[in-house]
Amino acid sequence: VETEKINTNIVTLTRFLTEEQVKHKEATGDFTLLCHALQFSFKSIAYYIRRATLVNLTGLAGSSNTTGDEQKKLDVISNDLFIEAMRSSGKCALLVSEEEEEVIYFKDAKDARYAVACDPIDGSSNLDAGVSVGTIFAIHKLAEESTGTKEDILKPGTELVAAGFTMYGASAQLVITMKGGSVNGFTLDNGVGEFILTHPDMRLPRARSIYSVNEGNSLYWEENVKAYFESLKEAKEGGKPYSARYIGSMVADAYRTLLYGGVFAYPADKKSPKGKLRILYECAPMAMVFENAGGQAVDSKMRRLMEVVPEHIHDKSGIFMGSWDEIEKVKAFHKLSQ
Ligand code: AHM
Ligand code: MG
Repeated sequence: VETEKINTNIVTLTRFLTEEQVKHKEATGDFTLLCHALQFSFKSIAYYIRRATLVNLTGLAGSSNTTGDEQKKLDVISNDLFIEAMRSSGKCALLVSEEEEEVIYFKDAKDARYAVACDPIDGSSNLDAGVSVGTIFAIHKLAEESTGTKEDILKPGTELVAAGFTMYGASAQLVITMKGGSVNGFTLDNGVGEFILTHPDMRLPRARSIYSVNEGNSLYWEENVKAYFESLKEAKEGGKPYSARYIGSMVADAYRTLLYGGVFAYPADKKSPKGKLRILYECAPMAMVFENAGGQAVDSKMRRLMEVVPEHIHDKSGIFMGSWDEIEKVKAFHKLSQ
């Protein structure tokens, strides 16, 4: 009788991707294969993060990456896992990683039609404390005649074929969205080793009184940014002020914002006039997820983040993203002080 309660009609990520492929008559199956390679890298990164403290994987690797951040051992391992997954898929022509100064070209992948950008471990300062981190990915299609050049990836978010992230938290959560599509969330079932569709068609609540920002930077903020966040602390007509929630891992802060609503921001400021987060593999993929879930994402100049074109692969941007109404409020504050 117990077995009657068990759902045997489970949508795994593999099944989901196959069903998506069938919907697109022109599909060759290449994108599906690329996604299989992606999900393998997420599973292995999740595995090593879980075991990190046990097998001496915490701490620094003794090197630093392109942006001068010190690399953790897990940053290096996850980056290598990701690169090998993309190389061996045979479907990825080039890869931009936060951990690599230059574009990686997979010349052996002759018929590869995709370009991928990734942050293998986002939020790595949280790693040794066992706090949630994540992997962010963004997938572009090569231009018609292109054999794979930098121009194939230096494109705005509006051109993305797919994007998403995996958060390694209490469980591993994978969120993926495709161009013009909805946002779907999967949970890794360690028992069967599959990502299972647990959050179909994710929609951001229109508003929620939660803000997420590193307030320690407020000394450097522009006046309009200061005024906006100050306004959230005022109790309005018997209401309560906003709650503050900041994990310091964009993926985890974004995942919570996606589920509960509110605003996540890393504004450009006087110390970092271009912001901190990178456009290709942090801002644009997140903006795509948020827009497709009914939210908004803008940069510090209140431009739609999806339309921002990076000049260089590691270019940064300020970012405000979240519930529709909340981002409207952010925009209003920027208009007021102009
Ligand atoms: P990382 O890719 O080197 O881990 O840096 C990105 C992280 C984001 O996950 C997070 O939102 C932000 O940096 C936190 O920065 P700060 O410590 O300045 O608040
Ligand atoms: Mg990062």
